This record gives sequence, structure tokens and C-alpha cells, in this order.
Amino acid sequence: MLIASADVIVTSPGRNFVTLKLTTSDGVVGWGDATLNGRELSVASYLRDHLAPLLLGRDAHRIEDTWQYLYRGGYWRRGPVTMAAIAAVDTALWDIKAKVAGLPLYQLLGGASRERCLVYGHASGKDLPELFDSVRAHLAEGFRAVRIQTGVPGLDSVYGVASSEAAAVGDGTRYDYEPARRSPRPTEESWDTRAYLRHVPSVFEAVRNEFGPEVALLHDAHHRLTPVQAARLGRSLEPYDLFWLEDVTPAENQEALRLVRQHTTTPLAIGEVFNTVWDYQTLIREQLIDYVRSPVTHAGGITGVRRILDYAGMYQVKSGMHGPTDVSPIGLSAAVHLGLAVHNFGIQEYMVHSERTGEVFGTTLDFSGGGLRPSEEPGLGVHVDEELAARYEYEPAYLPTNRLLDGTLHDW
Ligand code: GCO
Ligand code: MG
Repeated sequence: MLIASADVIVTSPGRNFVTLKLTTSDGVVGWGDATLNGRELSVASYLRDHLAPLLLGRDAHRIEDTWQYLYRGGYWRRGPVTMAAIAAVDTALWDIKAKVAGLPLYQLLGGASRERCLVYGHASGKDLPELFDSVRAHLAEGFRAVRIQTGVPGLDSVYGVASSEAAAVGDGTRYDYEPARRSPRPTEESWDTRAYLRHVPSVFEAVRNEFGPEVALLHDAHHRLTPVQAARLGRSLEPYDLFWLEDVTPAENQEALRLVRQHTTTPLAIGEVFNTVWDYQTLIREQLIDYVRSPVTHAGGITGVRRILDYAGMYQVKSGMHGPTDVSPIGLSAAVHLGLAVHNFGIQEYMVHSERTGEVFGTTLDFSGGGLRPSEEPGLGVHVDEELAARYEYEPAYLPTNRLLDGTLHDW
């Protein structure tokens, strides 16, 4: 069974997505997600101009060999563009193999290790009343874990908090947060670490008082702190029993996490911007973190993330795959198949896609009891409406940048 065609679909049903469609000589179709927020066209070109010609005529069953061929054979290794492109190929090949086997993908990965994958949603609000509405709306929808982000007094716009227009989406309490704005240049946000560090513990105190001890609470510091600031934040949040504190520092300096770890027992999650097991080598071996964030879409597909999770499992580190709306429903479905199968699953991020996205990318995932489960359909269980996709043309969109109050560019 040979790969007969490799087509790249760029579509923008509200936000941009890059999708790979592989078709075999027998007519079996496999889908893969290669969406890299704000840098979509570079991955589309990587796939279209450099990988598609290499894939034609290859045996579609040789997934591991294809992964190595694209990773080692390309000479230029790692990096988000390369690894998102490899991810799409890998995911599409797993989709094909599972369809040929007549089994849902998770069965090929070892079968279910649990009934469903616990997920967390995004609760946010510019102040406490808005935040409480958002938490309540999530709990009413069945979420058992929520990420908490709020505005910081003195700052106009803050990572993770929806604008008022977005807050009006749906029943008015979801506060959908989509950081990439459709514009030819990134927007700018402002930041003040001291104001943030003063404010956040009081938010978690209020949320615990209002919603009790049961609900799992998470928080994303989005790479903005130094190690010593991160250590302080982790320690100040200990009374509120967080499920995790995410991306406290820009963790490409892995050793920096030693200091954070020595000073706090708040669990740490890192790695949504990482794309290979090498990015985690020290973090995992020294048990400096508790959850790895790499999703199937950005870290070399099922094959790449399974490698990371097998290594993590040796050190009691669990999965916490990135699942914002910039991971397409195809990428989310792949993550849920993998999450259902691996032993060291922790939690899955689930930022619900817009209705328009759902019309282009249909999934067969089932959300109930606070978790997601894939259907029994052979393969990934995703259906792409290609005609509809063609109607939504790519539009430039960028993630914001971030500046300190004195104008210095800071990590966003
Ligand atoms: C998360 C992330 C996202 C990213 C976004 C970038 O934890 O969900 O931090 O909000 O900022 O996915 O593309
Ligand atoms: Mg994050």
C-alpha cells in the first residue's frame, strides 16, 4: 500500500489551520494536523515543497521508518516547523494504518488504559465576578478541572483573559480566549510581574472559597517569570492545592527549574513549545516537572510524543498535552487516542473549538463525566469537509507580543 498523494489544506474557519491529507494507492485517506499558530504558512510550505515529493511512492505502513527518514534524513533536526510537519505525516499514517486494521487508533497503541481522558477547560474573567461566572459555566457543562486566568489590576490586557466581545460568545459566560488576532502585525500587551505576583494568590483563595476543595484548578504563567519569582509564586499557591502551575519560566534553560523545584511543592507543567524528547532531558531525568505539555501536533506526531511519554513514565512524569484551539480537531483527536492508551496519562487540555471550526473538522469524540473518549470508528474518527474548507481562505494572524511598562520587550 503506497502513498499516492499528499495534499496540504490551509483553511481559516475563524482561525487558521494547516492539514495534511495522505491518500494511498488503495484509496485509504489519512489526516494529520500541522497548525503552528502565527507561522502556519512555513509548515504548509515545508510539507508541500519538501516532504510531499519524498512521500509519494513510499510504503504507507512503514511509520517508524518514515519518521526516521524525515527526522534524521533531513539533516536539520528538531524545531517547531520541522516537528509539526513530521507530526502531520506521522498522524496521517497512523490514521491510515488504523483504518486498514478496521480499529480505532487507540487499539493499535495498546488499547484503552482508562475509560476516558480527564480534560480541563479555560475559565477566565477580567475580574472575580466574571471569572466565577466562567467557572460556574464550565462546571455546569461537566468539566471537573478548570484553568484559572484573570485580569491583573493596573494592566489592560493579560494573557488568558478573553476580551469583552469574546465574552459575549455562546451563552455569554464562556469567555472564549483566542490569543491570535487577525491582523498583519502582532498586537501588543503590557506586563508587570510584581503586580501579577501580588494578585494571583488572592484569586485562587477566592476561587477555592467559592467552589470548594474538589474541583481541579490549574494556572498558566506563560513563560514570564524568573526562577526565583516562579519559586515564590509556586510557594504562595500551595494552600490552594493546584493540579498544576504551567510554564513558569521560559524553560529552554532546563537547569533553571532546579531552583523552582527546591522551593515549592506546587506541581509543575512545562513544554507546549517543546518538540522533542531532548528538550525534556534534564527536566524529566531530574524530576524537575510533573507534566509534559507537548501535543501530538507539535512534537513529531503519535510516534514523537509516545517517545517523550515513555521516557517521562520512567520518572513518574505524566502527560498534559497542549489542547488550545490552535491544535485542530484532528490534533485533538490524535491526542485523545494516545492519552487513552498510555499508562502515564495525566490530563488533556480541552479548549472547545468554535462551531465554524467544527463544521470543517468533524470529530467523533465524546465529552462526558469531565472527560473525552474517542469513538470506535476505525482510525482517528475525524471527517474533513474539504469543500467547506476551501471557502475559508488563509488570513494573516499573529499571537500578541508583550512589553514591560517601561517598554522592554518581554516573553509573551
Ligand atoms: C495554553 C497555551 C495557549 C498558547 C497558544 C499559542 O496553555 O493553552 O499557553 O494559550 O498561548 O496556544 O499558540
Ligand atoms: Mg500554556
